[in-house]
Amino acid sequence: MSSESLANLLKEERRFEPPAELAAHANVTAEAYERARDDRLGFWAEQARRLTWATEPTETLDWSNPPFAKWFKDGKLNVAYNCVDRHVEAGHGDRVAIHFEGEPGDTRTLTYADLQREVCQAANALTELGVRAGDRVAIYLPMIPEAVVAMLACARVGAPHSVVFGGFSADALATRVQDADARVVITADGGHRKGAPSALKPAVDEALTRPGTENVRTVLVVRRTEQEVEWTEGRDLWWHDVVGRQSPEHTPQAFEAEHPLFILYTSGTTGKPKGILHTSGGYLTQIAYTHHAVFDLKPETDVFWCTADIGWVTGHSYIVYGPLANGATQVMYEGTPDTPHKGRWWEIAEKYGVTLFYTAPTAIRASMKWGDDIPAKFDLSSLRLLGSVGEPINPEAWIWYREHIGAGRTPIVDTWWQTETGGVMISPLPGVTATKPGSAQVPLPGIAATVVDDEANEVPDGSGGYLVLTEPWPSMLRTIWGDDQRYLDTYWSRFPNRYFAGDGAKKDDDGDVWLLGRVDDVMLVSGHNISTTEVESALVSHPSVAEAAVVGATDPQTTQAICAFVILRGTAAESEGLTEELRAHVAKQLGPIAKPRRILPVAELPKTRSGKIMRRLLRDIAENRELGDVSTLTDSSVMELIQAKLPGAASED
Ligand code: 6R9
Repeated sequence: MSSESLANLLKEERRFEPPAELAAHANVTAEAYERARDDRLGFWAEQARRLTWATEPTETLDWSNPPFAKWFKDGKLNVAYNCVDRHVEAGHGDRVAIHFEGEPGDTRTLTYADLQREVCQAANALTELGVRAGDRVAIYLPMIPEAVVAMLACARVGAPHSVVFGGFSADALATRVQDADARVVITADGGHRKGAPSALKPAVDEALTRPGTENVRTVLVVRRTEQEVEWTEGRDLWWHDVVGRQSPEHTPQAFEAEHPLFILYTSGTTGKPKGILHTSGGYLTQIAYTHHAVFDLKPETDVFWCTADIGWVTGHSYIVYGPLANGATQVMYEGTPDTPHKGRWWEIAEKYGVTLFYTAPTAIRASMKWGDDIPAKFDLSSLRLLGSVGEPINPEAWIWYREHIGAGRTPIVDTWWQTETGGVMISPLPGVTATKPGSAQVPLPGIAATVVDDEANEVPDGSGGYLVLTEPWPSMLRTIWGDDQRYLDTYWSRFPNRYFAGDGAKKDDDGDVWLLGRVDDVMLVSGHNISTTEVESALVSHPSVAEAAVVGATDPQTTQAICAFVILRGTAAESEGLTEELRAHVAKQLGPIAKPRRILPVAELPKTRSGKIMRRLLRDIAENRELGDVSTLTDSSVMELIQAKLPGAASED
């Protein structure tokens, strides 16, 4: 749907200038855009100097065999040394690296010196277990400091890690262990979630009965919940035994910049998981730079908190590698935001004086639903910047976030990126950009992105199409693990010499980018392309709606019919009258063609670890089909609830 609806969305557009104080001391100023435009590779070579190299790179980019990039290829470094040891050597051993808050209320403080000791011990343990550079290690842990320590220990010995989200099933774990041919699995008895211990070890035991997992010779188990665990002698070892008895000293070896750092599986919202491969020097360069630039991190005074799970790329890049490479102090929380009460996050933010806070729109919408009075009970005055990631943030949620969490004064950085891009690509710069609620706005310095039509022509301002990246970037994926062809097919074949992100996007009249959701989710209704994001955004702008998920269900007359699943706000009651009102509301905002055929109030929506709605499952429901793969849902009971409530949901008008 074209500029007409965009114009509607923009009608209420407001802009927020950077706060003067922040702008005056911002890490990055407008000059960075010019510098990078004039000499993109020179700009990235400069950013690489944020890192400590054992051998300085002399070549920035080798793009002689596109799209297989080599960044800083003659440089050598150790990623863990960059994230830990060098800060201790610089005299910051006493600085807190991690304020850990367990869900039951237990806490741990790890300084950079503590982290160095633990990472060295874990690296020595991996070596004793026979892990060599290049061996893959699967990590299946709750959000506890050992997850960070395990990742850094792998990086230290050059063993690529594959972190599997602790909420995934034994099936999902097994396919990832098989695909990466992992040699060691690091797990825990369990973690604390929603007020109770939640077991992890049984899923590992089950996964390792599957064919193709035989090469796992060791399972290293962290004791966290003290739940009973089954034990396989000769394979299972307690972390505290093996790691605990190691020397706290370990000499880091330097690896080539292109040495693999990690594999992280992404299914997007459809299909067989892809093992996205990231390497060392380019990845760390862009992650360190973007964390510095986008969050304006001042390591001496800021307290950073990214609420992502470590099993999502956001946890890799903005809990582990970015903040630690930059010597930040951060908060890490184990549990859910509503345990034991719905103000838990804000209580933690107050307790540690969090200054920079990064979360996902799904969490913001949940907080809106719980009510304004909850954050209002806490002193959030330490906050100076808020971030958003994972989905388009609808303008209503953006404004709520700014007013109720940011006291109407903090800038919001809406950061667009992907597992594949490794780090942030499109985002405002907090000291430079006048922000617009709902838009990720501008490619960062050194990043080249645009919007093209079906024929790969760049669209003019004010129109929509597909988001593409037009130049290689340091933290780009290098391939799909074991499947170069799929790498080419998925990302580089849709448009020649352009990386196809799979997202729809628009440029407004100022040339700012608005993300419109996955291209696979675009609906075709009576010959019109309609973006799910826009209809969802229109629904959520109604005071009775907390969350919305929209899908196109096959329809004989109109090709697809719009079917909306909505979560109502606390006080709104389900009624015929309300669904009619919502349909009319969408028609008014976006035009009659975008009016949902059906609106179905539900209690929950099916989501991935990063809060993305799994529309494919909702389409299955809307079309009365058997459900597809649910192994990457955070909570598979959600689908049963929706189905039970709505037998034959969308079959009637
Ligand atoms: C970091 C992450 C990537 C997909 C991406 C897009 C969506 C992420 C967004 C956003 C609009 C933003 N996405 N951030 N859409 N605005 N600020 O989420 O990685 O889990 O691989 O997902 O998420 O659709 O293509 P990943």
